[in-house]
Amino acid sequence: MSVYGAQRRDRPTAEPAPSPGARLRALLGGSEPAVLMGAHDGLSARVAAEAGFPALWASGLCISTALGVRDSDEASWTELLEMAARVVAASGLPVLVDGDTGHGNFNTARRFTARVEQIGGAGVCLEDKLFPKMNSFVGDGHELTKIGEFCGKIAACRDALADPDFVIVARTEALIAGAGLDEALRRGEAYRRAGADALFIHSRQSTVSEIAQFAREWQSRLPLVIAPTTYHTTPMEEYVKLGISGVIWANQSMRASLAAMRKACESLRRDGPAAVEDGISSLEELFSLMRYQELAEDEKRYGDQAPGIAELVATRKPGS
Ligand code: SPV
Ligand code: MG
Repeated sequence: MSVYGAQRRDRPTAEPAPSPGARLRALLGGSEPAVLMGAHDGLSARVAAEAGFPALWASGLCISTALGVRDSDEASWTELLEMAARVVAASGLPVLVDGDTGHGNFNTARRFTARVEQIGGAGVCLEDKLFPKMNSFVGDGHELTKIGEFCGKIAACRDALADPDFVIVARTEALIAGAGLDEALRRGEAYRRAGADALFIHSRQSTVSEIAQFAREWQSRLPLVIAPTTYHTTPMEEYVKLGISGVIWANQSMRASLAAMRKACESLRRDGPAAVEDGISSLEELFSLMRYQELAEDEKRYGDQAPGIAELVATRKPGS
C-alpha cells in the first residue's frame, strides 16, 4: 500500500474492492472477535497496520489527547474528523470512528456520520450520553440521553448514508452511568430496533463480570463490541465464549507513546541525547515506515529528470 492509503499500483482492477463498511461488517461477523486497535493520528495508524491489526478504532479520547485537549467535546467535530481522516488514509484499514454523542442532536450526528463515510471510514460509533460528554473513566456524572432521542439519531444517520454496508455502532453507557443491567438491555434493544448494526456495551469495572452478564442476556441479538480497558486481564477465550464480536484496544497505543515520550524527555533533559539513543527508533526505521524509498522510485518515474517523461507529456491524452 502506498502512503496515500489507496493501493495505487497493486490493486487488481477486475473486481471492485469491497467498501470499508463491508470489510468491517465481515470482520464483525467472523467466528472470532475482531480486534480493533486504537489509533489517533497517521503515525499510530501506520504502526497498528504494520503490526497486523485488521481494523482500527479512531479514538475520541486519544485524538483529543493528541490535539492537546480533553475528551469532553473540547475539540470540534471537524478537528476530530480531520484526524480520523488521517487514520483512514495512513492505514488503508477499515476504521470505526468514535462519534461521541454525535456532537449535538440528530442533525449534527448525521452530518458527522455522512462525513465519516466520505473520508472512507467504515463505521461510526455513537454513545447515548448528553452533549457535551465526558470520557467514561472520568468522574461519576454520566447522564444518559433519552432513549427516543438516541433512536432518532441512529435513524437519521442511517438515512444520511450512501453505502448500506457502512456500520453504525450504538454504544450504551448505561453501565457507566450506574443505571444497571436491565436499563442497558432495554437501551440495546431500542437501538437495535432503530437500525444499529452492532452494540457497544461499555464498562469500567476491573473484571469482566457485568459485561459477561450482559452478553449472556443479550444472546447475540446484534454483534457486541467491547473496550476492555479496565478489565484488561480477561483472556480472549472468554470473549469467544461470550460471543463478543469486536474487541477494541482503545487507548493503549496513546498511553504507550505518552510513557515513552515522558521517559525520553526526562532523560534528555537530565543526561542529553546519548542517553536515549539506544531506546528510541532510528531515523532509518522512521523512513522505512513512511516509505521514503517509494518517493525516490516515484521521482525516477515522474520527476522532470525521468527518462520518458517528455514523450509521455507530449503523447498522453488529457484524462488518460
Ligand atoms: C475512546 O477511546 O475515546 C473511547 C473509549 O470512547 S473509552 O475511552 O474507553 O471510553
Ligand atoms: Mg470516546
